[in-house]
Amino acid sequence: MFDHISSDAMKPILFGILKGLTPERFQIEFYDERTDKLPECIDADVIAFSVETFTAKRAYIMAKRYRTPTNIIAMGGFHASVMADEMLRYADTVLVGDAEGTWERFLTDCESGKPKRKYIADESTPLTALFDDGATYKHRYYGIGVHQLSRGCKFNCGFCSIKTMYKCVRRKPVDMIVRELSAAKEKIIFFADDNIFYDRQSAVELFRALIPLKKKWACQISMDAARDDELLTLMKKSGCFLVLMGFESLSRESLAEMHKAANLASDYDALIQNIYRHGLLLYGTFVLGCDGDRADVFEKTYEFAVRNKIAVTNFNPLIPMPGTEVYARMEREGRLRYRKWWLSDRYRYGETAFVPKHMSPEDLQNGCLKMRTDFYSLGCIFKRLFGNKYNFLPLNLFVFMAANLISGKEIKKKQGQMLGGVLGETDAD
Ligand code: B12
Ligand code: SF4
Repeated sequence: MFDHISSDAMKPILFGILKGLTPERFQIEFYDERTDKLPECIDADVIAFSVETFTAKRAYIMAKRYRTPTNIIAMGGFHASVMADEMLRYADTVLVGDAEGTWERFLTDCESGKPKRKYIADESTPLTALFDDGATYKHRYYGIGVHQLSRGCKFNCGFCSIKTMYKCVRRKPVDMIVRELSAAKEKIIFFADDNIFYDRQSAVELFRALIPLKKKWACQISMDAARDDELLTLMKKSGCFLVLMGFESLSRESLAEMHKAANLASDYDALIQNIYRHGLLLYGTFVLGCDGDRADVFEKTYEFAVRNKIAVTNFNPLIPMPGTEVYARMEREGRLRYRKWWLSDRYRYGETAFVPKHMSPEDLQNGCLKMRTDFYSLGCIFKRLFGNKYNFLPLNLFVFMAANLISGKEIKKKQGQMLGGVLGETDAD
């Protein structure tokens, strides 16, 4: 998002995917601007960017810097699934969707000198391509391996980008992920799946297969999984130490507006206690500023998170991500403060990009910032730490402290920053 080094960067799975897909006759080199300063110029035939909405402006600025009369600039990633035409103003080629099925075709076309403007991945491509994790990383990424079993999500929350990219859920065969993990040198693994709990049977199959690997791992789950004692027991037994869950809101009105069906039927306090009983740390995420939210939403949500001693949280203002239902509604109702906030030189990280219904944009911005700052203050960190005995299980204490200190530091660093640098895109505002 910015040109500074960030301390919450995790190992990019994409590097292993592209390495695995690239035929040996090509020489490939990877740069992660979150961990290393980028070179002034790159002498390569093809320069490919992985672009998310928050990093689009930075990618466009760097594409302008690296363009030469002869090289080929390519872009792919989440932002390409909705904004391919915008990207084509800065790139020669856009690869829409997964790299599997597009990257090799693109490279072959580059060799013959005629790459197409757009390549579109077919979502029926199975996730069986080789993942090559070998020696491509310049940085250590805290020694945490990042792996992915499935792509897509069984839910369709109105604010979320997943459905703009993946219409269905696909999974790798379990024996393939077991081979990947057995080869991984890291002892600690983060599963980047949007929801590792697609259905009970496949979750049980995975967790059983993980037991002999003796890895410690964290993942994202939906609330239906947190009610299932047998599943949580198996997760703990197979090495799980932390689950990330999207609470999003305490208000039924806001949950209904987001189409967060799994949460509507849940008793949050009881679910949290159930997660703790199984010795797992909890990372809770919240979205504030929905039409059902009023001025008291900040205090109520904050009080809930602290009372329940949640180890790590994200208090995010609702963000109209391109291609989502929320973006379309805000546009229809004339409530967008920027046409394309992600390209605007006025927009700042943490700012509200739309006009909320029951508060001002500034109230939403300041409310979220205050919650984040207070939550990661030393007083609150220690209150949550000592209030929950499960924080003192082996590994949990280290993870709790590291995650809190890193999150607190990153919030201070990112808040109020211009995305990417100056682009001068006139139709963004
Ligand atoms: C783990 C994670 C994080 C981690 C970081 C992960 C890391 N490696 O460092 C943390 C917590 C730090 C994080 C931060 C943020 N994240 Co995040 N994150 C994820 C998550 C859950 C998994 C990422 C992942 O590894 N995916 C698996 C890899 C394989 O997917 P991929 O990189 O997209 O690549 C595939 C395709 O996109 C494509 N592709 C991608 N790039 C390219 C390039 C080329 C050339 C080609 C051919 C193909 C291609 O091919 C790959 C498959 O073959 C995703 C959700 C998801 N399903 O991906 C959200 C997600 C990417 N994050 C998102 C967001 C919004 C953020 C933040 C902006 C949050 C915030 N408010 O600060 C920040 C931005 C950080 C940054 N970029 O600097 C959004 C992005 C939406 C969008 N429209 O851009 C997602 C999709 C979540 C969501 N539900 O909407 N994130
Ligand atoms: S459950 Fe999570 S990943 Fe799935 S659509 Fe909702 S917010 Fe997105």
